[in-house]
Amino acid sequence: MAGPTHDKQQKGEPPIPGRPGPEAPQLEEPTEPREPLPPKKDQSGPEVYTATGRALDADPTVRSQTGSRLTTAQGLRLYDTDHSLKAGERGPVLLQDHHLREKITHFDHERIPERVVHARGAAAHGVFRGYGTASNICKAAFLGKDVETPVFVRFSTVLGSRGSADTVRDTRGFATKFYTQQGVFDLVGNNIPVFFIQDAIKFPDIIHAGKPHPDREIPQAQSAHDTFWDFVSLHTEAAHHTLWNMSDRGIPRSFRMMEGFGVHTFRLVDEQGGTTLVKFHWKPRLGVHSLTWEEAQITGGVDPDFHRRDLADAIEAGAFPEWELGIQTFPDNPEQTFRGIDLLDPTKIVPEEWAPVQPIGLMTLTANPSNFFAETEQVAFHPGHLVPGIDITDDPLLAGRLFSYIDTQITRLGGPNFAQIPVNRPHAPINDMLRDGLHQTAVHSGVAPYRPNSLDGGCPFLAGAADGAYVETPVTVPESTKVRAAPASFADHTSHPRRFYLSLDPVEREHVIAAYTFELSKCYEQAVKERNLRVLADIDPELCAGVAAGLGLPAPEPSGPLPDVEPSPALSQLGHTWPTDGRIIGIIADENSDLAALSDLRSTVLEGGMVPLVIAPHGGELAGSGGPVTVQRTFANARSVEFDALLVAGAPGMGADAYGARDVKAAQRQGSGNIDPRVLLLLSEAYRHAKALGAWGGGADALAAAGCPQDAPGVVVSQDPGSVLSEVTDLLTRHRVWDRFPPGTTATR
Ligand code: HDE
Repeated sequence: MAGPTHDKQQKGEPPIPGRPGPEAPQLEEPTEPREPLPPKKDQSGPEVYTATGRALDADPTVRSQTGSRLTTAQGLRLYDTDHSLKAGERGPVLLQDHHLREKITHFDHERIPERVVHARGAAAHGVFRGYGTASNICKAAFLGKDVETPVFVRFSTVLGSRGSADTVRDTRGFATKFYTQQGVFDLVGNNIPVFFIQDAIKFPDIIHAGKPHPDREIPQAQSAHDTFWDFVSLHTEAAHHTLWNMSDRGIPRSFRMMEGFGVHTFRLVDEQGGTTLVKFHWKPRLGVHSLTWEEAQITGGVDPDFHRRDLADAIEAGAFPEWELGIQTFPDNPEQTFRGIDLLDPTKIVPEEWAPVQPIGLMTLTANPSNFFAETEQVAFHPGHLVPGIDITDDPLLAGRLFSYIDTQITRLGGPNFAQIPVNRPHAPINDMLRDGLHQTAVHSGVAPYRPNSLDGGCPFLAGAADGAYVETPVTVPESTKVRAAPASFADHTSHPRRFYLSLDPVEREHVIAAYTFELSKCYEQAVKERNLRVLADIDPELCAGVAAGLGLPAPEPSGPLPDVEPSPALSQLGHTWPTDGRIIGIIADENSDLAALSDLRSTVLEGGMVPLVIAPHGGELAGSGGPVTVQRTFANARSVEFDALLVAGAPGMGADAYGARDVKAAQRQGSGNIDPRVLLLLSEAYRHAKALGAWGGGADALAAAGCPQDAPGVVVSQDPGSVLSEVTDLLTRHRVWDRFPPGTTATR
């Protein structure tokens, strides 16, 4: 029987009986066995622990991709993994081929159910360092001064499937697992401080309304459809969260540039048992920035992995994202209100001007996961994972969550032992009496997993509060009657959205109006549009009139007097300056550019902690005078949405030589000279998206041809590349140049 024709046999191995010797490989592949490369330094996460309590690296029972020889799942070495065992080369495949059956069976079961919400996510490892500033009100050890705690953070969108685009308009999840010495603490928050509903019992309803229509399963990862808008107009408590979604917060520029919120009010407990109510906030060091709606839409097609890539690239480049954890504190009064705001209502916020956010620690993300499935997909968060010093309140939304998360993991992770998966394992010692179940990987010893017992020496013993036991705060539950009802304070659905709207800058308000107009214009049912306009009329007449005009419908009158609210300037994203670390500067150049100046400029960008990407007519290198300069993007694969700012490095006549006559002729017909139309598109989009633009030498002609006036705000032209860069960097500290489009010109973006 002739053997397979191109199997490779490892060098130095004895020939396999009945098989011919190795033939010359057609493709270049490694022929010597060697240890796989160790993970890149920045990718090795903090120590994770295995079911036997040993650090993952030290545990020989853990199966991972190690060693140089291929084996079956039983450890049997294999000589071939490319051919099924057959009765002759052209004969039937034999059922006795265990390797074939094992390989295919495992593959058939590789997928697990995706999360019912927050299916699409990206994650990173990092470290949290406490400032000690919360220690007077919270006994949690990890908040102590300079205590370092490993963390794992998963960011997500809510509505879309696992493979959906990153830049859709949606809320973002911001879930953090703290592996503290007292057990795992999960802060499972969002990038929006309020939620759609006040009671968890409505969660399946809002999600059914937001997910794709059940008949055609469209639209994917979108709220712009009838069922979502039907729901939010019929449950007006959703108005506040919906307004945040329609604001720029719904389309973040990057996970690194998002705030995070615990949403619910939590209760902190000090060493003496004293309690304080708090709301948790994550404040990003890079500021809070957003995409424009057109950018978000283009990016959904051009780079659906935009946020995932951004996070991983920044960490790999050493630009570690950072957030300060902060708390707003409120006295734990029996009413659980602060200045009239019901702290148990998750559709309400307390303005930061009334209760400032006090920093209590710093989180730095330092390592990408080594394996997406093992870590990002299998991580299981739970708002009930608490440590001594942090307790819950009676927010009815939180109550439902405390049940839901452990329940959903049983389906998603296939049984009750998901806490044994390495990424979920606590770093504190575990000594539970949970036994057996699907996917049990621990080998428990002892005979008496119950207590008290007399057979295992009485172990395990209970701890008291002094030995770190979690003791629930003895909160008094008021005497009451069983009801299905909400308190009267939960009925105010307009004052908080109104405060949010009035706190925004005029540019941000225009974006809100444009977003509502876009989304409602995608609804087919006239009644849904009209009902939503009635909700908006009770929030703000200007907002309602703007959306009504866009829909071509009359603006309804408010149903009563509008609430008198004080704006909270902290809610606006604009008007501040921020670090420019990790910002991406595209530099358009060709062989005629001054390449020596270009090299210097790249170095300056890098020294400034930003990322310079040279965009040229072709890949490889630019080899003109002062070169060579390495090219990172070409006119064919660059799109404006990737860049925070664009610079044009001299060179008129761009693309004329390098490109097919068709493109150049098209540009000439449009009166753009010889400039490649893709360069014109890059520049005109960046201009429309209010991004900083700079040029020197002949680059000014490209800007002019792309319709970017030299005297427009945020367009910097000079003969000195260094001064162009410095002005553009200064503009980037404000993220975008909104003065380019005074209020009233939103329609152009
Ligand atoms: Fe969640 N939520 N949620 N949620 N949630 C889930 O748990 C749920 C809510 C949040 O990256 C699920 O493991 C209910 C608010 C994040 O793995 C599920 C209610 C907030 C993530 C679930 C809420 C969140 C989830 C799906 C209403 C912000 C992703 C998969 C009472 C404070 C975590 C899973 C990750 C995930 C239930 C409302 C944040 C089904 C019942 C409010 C960040 O258990």
